Amino acid sequence: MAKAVEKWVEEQAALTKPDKIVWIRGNEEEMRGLMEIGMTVEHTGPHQTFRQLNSNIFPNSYLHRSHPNDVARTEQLTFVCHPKKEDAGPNNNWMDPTEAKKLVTALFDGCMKGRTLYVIPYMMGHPDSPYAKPCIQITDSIYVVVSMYIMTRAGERILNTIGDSDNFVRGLHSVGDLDPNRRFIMHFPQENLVMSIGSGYGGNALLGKKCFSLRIASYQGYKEGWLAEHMIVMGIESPDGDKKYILGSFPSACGKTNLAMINPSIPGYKVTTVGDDIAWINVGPDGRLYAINPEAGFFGVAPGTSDNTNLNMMKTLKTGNFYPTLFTNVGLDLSTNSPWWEGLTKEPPSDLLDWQGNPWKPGTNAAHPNARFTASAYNCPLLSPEFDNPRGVPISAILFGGRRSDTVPLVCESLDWAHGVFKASSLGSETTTAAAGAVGVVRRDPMAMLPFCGYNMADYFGHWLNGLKISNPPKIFFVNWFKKDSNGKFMWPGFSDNFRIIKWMLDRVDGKVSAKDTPVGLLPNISDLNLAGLDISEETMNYLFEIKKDEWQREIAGIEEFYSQFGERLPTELRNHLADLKRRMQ
Ligand code: OXD
Ligand code: MN
Repeated sequence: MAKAVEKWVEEQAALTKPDKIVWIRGNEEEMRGLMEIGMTVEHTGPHQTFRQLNSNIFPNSYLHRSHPNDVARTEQLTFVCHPKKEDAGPNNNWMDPTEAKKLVTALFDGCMKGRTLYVIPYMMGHPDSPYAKPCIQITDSIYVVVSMYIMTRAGERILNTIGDSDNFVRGLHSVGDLDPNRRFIMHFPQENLVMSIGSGYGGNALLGKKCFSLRIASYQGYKEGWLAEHMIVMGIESPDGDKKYILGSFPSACGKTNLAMINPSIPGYKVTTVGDDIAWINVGPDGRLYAINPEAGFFGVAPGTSDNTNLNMMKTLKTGNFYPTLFTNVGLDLSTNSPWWEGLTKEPPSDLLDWQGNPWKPGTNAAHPNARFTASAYNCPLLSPEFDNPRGVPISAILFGGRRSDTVPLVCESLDWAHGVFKASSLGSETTTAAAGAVGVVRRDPMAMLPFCGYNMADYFGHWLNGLKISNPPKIFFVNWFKKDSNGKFMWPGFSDNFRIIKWMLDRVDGKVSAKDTPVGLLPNISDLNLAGLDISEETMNYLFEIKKDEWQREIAGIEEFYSQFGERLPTELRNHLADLKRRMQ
């Protein structure tokens, strides 16, 4: 059974030298046993791995505190190791694969002494889906094992799917000694292999997520004619029963999870959630795009999540089932033994520990700004009935967004597919706490994939332009919920009111409304937006759609600078679109 898997596991065990090897089978008893171990053993600090929370409020939920130096993705320590540096492109850190393996193999040598090595067979995508991919992750972290249980379809049945085949994605992970100087997340796209050491943080350690489902999978998609994207997938049902599915791409911590579970502000509409972070997109036999969510859970940002901003996520977090819910680096309300984070309630509870377990001091963060919850998608009251559909859902529109205080209008439609690809390839967004580093600076983040594209982005743009055989492309839209006024205040109410913009997009898809041609693309006639019940002035609406020449000149300069890194490899079509934009802006 699963000969190639056994051989690979034996080799990794010989390298890492664990005391014990445990194969994850995927059943309730095993899960309970893991939680028990996690509640007794110290993990990465002076705390047990899991602390059970108040099961009357948050059933089957646990608090986890990470090492304080290990709270976000570390892009500077993440490498994409193609044999040729040019194939990784300017968007990735690169190391020669042989060198990279030598470097991390030395760190993995004996790293599991005194620890248990867990083997997790798992599938990204529903096991019945032709688009799903079988994988094996090795780890020495119980937190990672339980998280993989929640976030993927894990268990021994995947070993039967793999059989004696060599065709599975390999992920070797160890928390190592959590020293950032010995932390590396190494990707080997040619070998479907990830080696990650020194971090237990989700984006670095749950290797099915960013490492495989985006970085490695984007490269697989390039070779095989499909796309792996940093996108939500949502269904929208109109009052007359029409059902459409859209994709939404935003950089990390820009509200993807909230949008995926939006409570529509227009009566009669119903939203369902297929995915909140990753979409695998294939061309169906009818020439349309079809998307699956390869994950089975949500790893979302906790701060800011509340009954007001995302009631459906709050309900998800309060629904206990077989899969536990984890809260990582949140505060702890001692009086109720429940999690707390900024924004959950107006006032912090009086008896509060911060995310590191110290008494909370006013003026400091109780939860880490990138504190996360890990919850099963099956707990979500809005989960789409199509969630497990092996073929995925047909896509009517794609929306791209970024976090921009100025320049970018509330919504804009591209002229056609290629113009949409141009605009998506040149998107800028202000950085957030989801990655270590400066916060709030504009960086180009094409398709919100800058940290996740596993090959040269110039080739990725070419793949978007010409690599898919779509005869019936969806419309492409661009949104910016984050425009601010001169006092730094957000001008658009956001959250459930974002649905008003989605409604306009659906009207455009159905050909019900016209749009205004402008130098940056097609803008709505404000009279076509449903603003009923919204207290927003005409002046503010006009400002949200204002295209300022000086801001766009700066934007064009930023795009030119970004594009210049790709040299001749950048598709000519994009260069032409940029020249067009420049001309139209004069
Ligand atoms: C995430 C991220 O965790 O994008 O989804 O950082
Ligand atoms: Mn993400």
